[in-house]
Amino acid sequence: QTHKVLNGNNVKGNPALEQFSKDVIQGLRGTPKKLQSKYFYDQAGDALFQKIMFMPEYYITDCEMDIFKNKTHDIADLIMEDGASFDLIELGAGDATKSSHLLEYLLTLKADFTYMPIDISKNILSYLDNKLGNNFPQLDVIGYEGEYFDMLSLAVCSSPKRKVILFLGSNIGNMEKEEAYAFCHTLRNYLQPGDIVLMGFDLKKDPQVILDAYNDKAGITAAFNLNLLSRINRELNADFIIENFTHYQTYDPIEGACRSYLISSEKSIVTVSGEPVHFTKDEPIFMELSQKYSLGECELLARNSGFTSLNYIMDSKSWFTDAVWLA
Ligand code: AVI
Repeated sequence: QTHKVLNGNNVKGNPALEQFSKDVIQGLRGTPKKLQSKYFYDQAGDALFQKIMFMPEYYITDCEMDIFKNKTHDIADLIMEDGASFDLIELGAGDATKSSHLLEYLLTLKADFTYMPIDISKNILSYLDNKLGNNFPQLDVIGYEGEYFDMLSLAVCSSPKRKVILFLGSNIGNMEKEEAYAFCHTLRNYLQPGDIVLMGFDLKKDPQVILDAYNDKAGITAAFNLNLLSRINRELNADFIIENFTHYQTYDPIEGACRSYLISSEKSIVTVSGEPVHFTKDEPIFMELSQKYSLGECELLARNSGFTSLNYIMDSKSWFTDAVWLA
């Protein structure tokens, strides 16, 4: 109880928590109910996502790793076509497992670049700084901790060099298509002609393969979704009964939309930051979109947001692409 009261008091005067509370209450009072998947990533959520990346069904990480390991030469060629001097900025760098292959290759080519990872997590940035310092002592690294575009505006002004932006892992897929367009359009506005973007897209494929990746037998994706309810309980003094919610996943092969929901098995009233939220029996909460693209749809996004595509680098199964776009 003491723990709960402390968290309740903490909401006031803590802008991040206030925003979280506002988003959650607004999302749960809307029709349909929804929560934002960007809130999945507390400490437990980070750990569950790590597990997801190692699941046999979750092919995305393996496919993009295949590209970064086996097509490094193609990526480097495109990046360095206009010269070997640039800044390499990674949005949502995480532990940079994939990009490390590219960093290593660029160093062997004696490219003149600074690596600028941007991430919301201070922890991951200091871990990354250590790891890169050990693995690549000759690499220049400047980490930026904060929201993508806040930090990108600092990073692009930090030097007059050409910019190469990495936005990997199909993170663009967690945005609705209109949001993805707005994101790419904003990104383009931060860049100068000649700058390059490398963006990871998960491609439309056998619908069963996609559904299985988000509906794993071990229930890790279910736990990943349910963890957000536990986080709301803990941080927003809420009283969700987690057992009353079941993970439900859909994939629409025409739209390419893979969506996760939590379904309330009971009619109930849940209190969040002191505010009541009503659930009917079998009511869904929309949790996350993982949008899949065709190559044509990637291309449309590039053109509509002011980029020219240079290439679409594919993994060996043609399940995933890292699009290389020129500003
Ligand atoms: C981070 N993002 C690209 C993942 C995805 O595939 O949409 C998040 C995820 N959700 C469930 N599994 C993985």
